[in-house]
Amino acid sequence: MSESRHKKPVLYSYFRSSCSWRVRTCLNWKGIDYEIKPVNLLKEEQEVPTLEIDGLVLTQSIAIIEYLEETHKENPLLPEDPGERALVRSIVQAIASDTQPVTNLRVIKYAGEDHKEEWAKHWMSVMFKGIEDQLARVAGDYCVGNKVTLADVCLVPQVFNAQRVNVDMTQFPTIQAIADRLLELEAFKRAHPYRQIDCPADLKEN
Ligand SMILES: N[C@@H](CCC(=O)N[C@@H](CS)C(=O)NCC(=O)O)C(=O)O
Repeated sequence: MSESRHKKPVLYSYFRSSCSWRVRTCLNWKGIDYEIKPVNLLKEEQEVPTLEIDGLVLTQSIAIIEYLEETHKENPLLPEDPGERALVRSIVQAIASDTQPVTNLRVIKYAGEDHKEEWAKHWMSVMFKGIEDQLARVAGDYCVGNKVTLADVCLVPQVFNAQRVNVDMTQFPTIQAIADRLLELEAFKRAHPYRQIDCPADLKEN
């Protein structure tokens, strides 16, 4: 095994970045010890997350998580059953491909200071409607059945983002209930923005 496999992975992360939060949750869920190097998205022109691991520099949260899934078999985040896998990936894409990109910082900034919150609120509400309908069909305790999956890892940060722009979450009771349940789990709690080293003191929780 090369020396790089023994090095602690380094995650470039911003406390409030939903994509960094996905990777933090996955690392915690799989019990992988890692170091965080904070990147302040409000000051720096850099996209997060990036994970340095096993001599690789990986970007794109879902690609990173799939790498971790394939190299760390413990606590799997993708079901064995191909049909369930497809359901998980469908929710993942609804969040990671359809929802987060249109509400990303650089995109909402372009909408202008006076419109950015309304823009994000609108698109998250539209996308959550579809996700709520899908969850009503396939959810159990979590997004797909009763096991935590990659869909759950993506859901929690997106709900946090929606709450920040005052999306009316009473329209999405299934989404909200699942997110609340997930935030009871240690791996999700520890990944929360307010528990991160780069969280400002006035927001910080232990
Ligand atoms: N598809 C990428 C998206 C990465 C992304 O949008 N990151 C956000 C934070 S969640 C970012 O760095 N935004 C900076 C900006 O918009 O300037 C992923 O899943 O990692």
